Amino acid sequence: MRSKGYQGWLPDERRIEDEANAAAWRPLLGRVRAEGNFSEGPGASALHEWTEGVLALAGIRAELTTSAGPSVLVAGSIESAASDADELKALPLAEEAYAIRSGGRGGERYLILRGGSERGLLQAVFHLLRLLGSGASPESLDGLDLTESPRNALRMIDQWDNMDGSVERGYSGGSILYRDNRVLPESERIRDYARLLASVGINAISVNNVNVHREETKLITSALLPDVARLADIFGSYGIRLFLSANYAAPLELGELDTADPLDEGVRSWWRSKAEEIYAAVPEFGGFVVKADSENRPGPFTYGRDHADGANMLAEALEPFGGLVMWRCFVYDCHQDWRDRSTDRARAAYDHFRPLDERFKDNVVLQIKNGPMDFQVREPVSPLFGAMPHTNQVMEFQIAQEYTGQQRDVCFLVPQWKRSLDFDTHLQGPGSTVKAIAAGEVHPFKHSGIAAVSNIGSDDNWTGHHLAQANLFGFGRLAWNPELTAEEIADEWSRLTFGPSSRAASFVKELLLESWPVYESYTAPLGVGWMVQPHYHYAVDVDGYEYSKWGTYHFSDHAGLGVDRTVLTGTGYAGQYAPENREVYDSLENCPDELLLFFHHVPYTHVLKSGKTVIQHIYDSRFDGAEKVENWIARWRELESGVDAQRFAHILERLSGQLKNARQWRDVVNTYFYRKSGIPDERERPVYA
Ligand code: GCV
Repeated sequence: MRSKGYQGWLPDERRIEDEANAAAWRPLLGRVRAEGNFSEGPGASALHEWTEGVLALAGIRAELTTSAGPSVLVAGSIESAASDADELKALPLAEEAYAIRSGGRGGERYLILRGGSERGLLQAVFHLLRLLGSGASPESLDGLDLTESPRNALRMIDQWDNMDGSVERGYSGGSILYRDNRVLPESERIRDYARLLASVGINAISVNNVNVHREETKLITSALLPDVARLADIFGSYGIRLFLSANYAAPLELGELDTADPLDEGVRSWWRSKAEEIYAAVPEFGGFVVKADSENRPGPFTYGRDHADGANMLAEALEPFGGLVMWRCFVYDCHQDWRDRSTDRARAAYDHFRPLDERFKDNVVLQIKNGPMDFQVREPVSPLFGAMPHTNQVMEFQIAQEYTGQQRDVCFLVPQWKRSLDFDTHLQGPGSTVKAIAAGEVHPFKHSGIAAVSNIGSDDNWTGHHLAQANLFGFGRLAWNPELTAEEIADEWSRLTFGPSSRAASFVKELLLESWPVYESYTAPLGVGWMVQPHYHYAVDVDGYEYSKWGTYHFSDHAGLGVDRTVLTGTGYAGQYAPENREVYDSLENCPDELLLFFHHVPYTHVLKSGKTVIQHIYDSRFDGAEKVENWIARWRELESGVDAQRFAHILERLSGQLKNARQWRDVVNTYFYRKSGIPDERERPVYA
């Protein structure tokens, strides 16, 4: 039996509760006339979602007629809708765009959904189901007249699934795609994942880990391409294009060539025929995601070539078929020596890629992590984003909570992503925000958008922590429309999940919105990051990475802490930003508190803008964070009667685990810095573990 969490935010129970209410909806939802291709693909899915969604939400089984035509669905009084419907049919709409209009004459209500294609119609259906599921009344739909199109062209999910069934940085069970080095047979589970993704507007998915091991390398061989084609069909029927992560050294790894040199004609021709083979099997194939010369993965450096040489070789092979190369910029030295203060991991992506602008082919898209490090709870925006005006770019977020609580602790990441998207890079004057760059509005990119690492697995509720579903939902909604506020997204998800007017929904919304600052307040302070258990990345270990080859992150000693990344005395990283931002980050006076230790090494007695010393801030915020979690638990307990038993117990259990974690962080961090600094807490709380 499926848990309550399995359906996610999709319609699964009567939201339109009483009979009187359902009766009010019946004239509007009980009759549907649809024009389009509904026999297969996104059209069939649109109709299926509509009929099943309306049935689940309102208990109404719609009477349905279909015909060929231009992706339109008219519900309610079809006759009265005729002239409005004709008008909408004539509306020029991009493929994924849609329009929804309601109307009525003499008490006869109708709804018209028009898509720019069947994919657009599917989005219109999901839009309407969101309205119904979050508490709309028939009257509240009166006068509806909207047109929506996605702001970002690419809205992509990256699975880090391995063919042995594990998921790298997966915190919610195993892979839903693979087991025992085989692609799983067609399953309801994969289709339901496609539904969840499509319902929030995702239109691309890469289905294997960017660390492509031997088994996954075989996904591009004739033995496994039929399986890949099957996956592509499932996702394709929900308007989602399938990509594969490619092993840069595939010709070597598969034993077919003895080099992977991108300038070698034999290697180039190997990839060209490989692309032909892939497209013959998977005509809608999106392209490759590539992690090269990164964390010991193979890449063009082995042959004395650069990233443009490597990416262009693959791009050349995919070009005739319209395929893309998503080339990741997560390239840094992972063999460092902590005594060397000049090597700075934060600088690396910019230093490697910025000089290559103008060298990449048109179908290469650089995929840039949101921060210069690695998905920490707080980082500045990567200075590389927007700094290559001639090179397509997508932003990469991580929905999986690798460093933000691993889906055991709640941490709603939408506010963090919004911070990045709203950041003004000033690279082309004021208003060159990350969201405008990602949307291709600042530079004439051919391809751009946002990608993110998935957080789902085989756990029945998909995401381990049920509340972590809000991050998957939120990513899709934000990628579609980055102007949505974190509050709107939290509100929508909570209402769809716990019922539109439930007390649980209003508390969960509040909790979600508090959760990122709370997580930050009991973990690494003031932008310094890390302090986690090596490799595992959950739970506190202040010096976990401090002396390791992967990089050194806080440089704490008896006198102070933080990393000097200023231009004059530090690593010079701050100099990678446009002058407007450089001046803010470079100056001890102007640098915002939350990033102070990312940019500056300061004494413990340095006074923050908040008026507190750094050491007192460390003590206070760690106590506050743990206290907040304690308070959430008390408030959640009060909701027991209003939430189903299974979800109530699950969330209580996760919050209790989070409290333990928060207290451990508090005690370990506070003790560490008390001992280093010798400065006691001015409020005299016990700062020892
Ligand atoms: C897929 C971090 C993670 C790795 C991940 C890597 C990446 O380093 O810890 O598990 O590898 O990022 O984004 O490539």
